[in-house]
Amino acid sequence: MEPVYDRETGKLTLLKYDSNGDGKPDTFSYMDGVVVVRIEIDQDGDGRIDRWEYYGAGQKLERVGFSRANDGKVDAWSYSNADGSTARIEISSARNGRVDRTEYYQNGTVVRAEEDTDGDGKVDKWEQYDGTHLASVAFDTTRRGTPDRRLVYDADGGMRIEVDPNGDGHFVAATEPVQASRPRN
Ligand SMILES: [Ca+2]
Ligand SMILES: [Ca+2]
Ligand SMILES: [Ca+2]
Repeated sequence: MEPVYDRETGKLTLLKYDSNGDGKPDTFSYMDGVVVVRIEIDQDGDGRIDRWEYYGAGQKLERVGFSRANDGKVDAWSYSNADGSTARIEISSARNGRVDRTEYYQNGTVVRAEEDTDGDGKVDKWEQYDGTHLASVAFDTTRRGTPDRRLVYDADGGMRIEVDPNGDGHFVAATEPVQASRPRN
């Protein structure tokens, strides 16, 4: 365990630890004195951080960051339920720390997701999952804050388009021909 202290205040700021004894530190505990703020871990020993643990009041683990490209850059954060199961995952698609997609989980699988696809800070795409398959995707194409168009998928791959013209949450089958392609998951 190698402690690092702030030169001016003398406060403990970092603890480096070599957990597997290969001579290289792989666990970096960022400290505010005796309080753990964040722990960065290189679990696979490739020299790049792959797990970020963020601690809040009472030394409670609040979220765990990971790198979807495994390149040492954090771009997603997982929040857990009290029983340890995943509650939701927030994703920064642009990898700039700004969350634009949130996936909600139940029993280990994603049940729905929300996404801000145009970066204006408002959700404009909503996905619903049924088991492992995408059940529907709704879009706010008019920036009114609620979905106006919805693609509904059958389990066998069939798809229909529904619209909610006046925004009351009631969707009806689209009557006019609409251009639509199956969105990526
Ligand atoms: Ca090590
Ligand atoms: Ca690593
Ligand atoms: Ca948006």
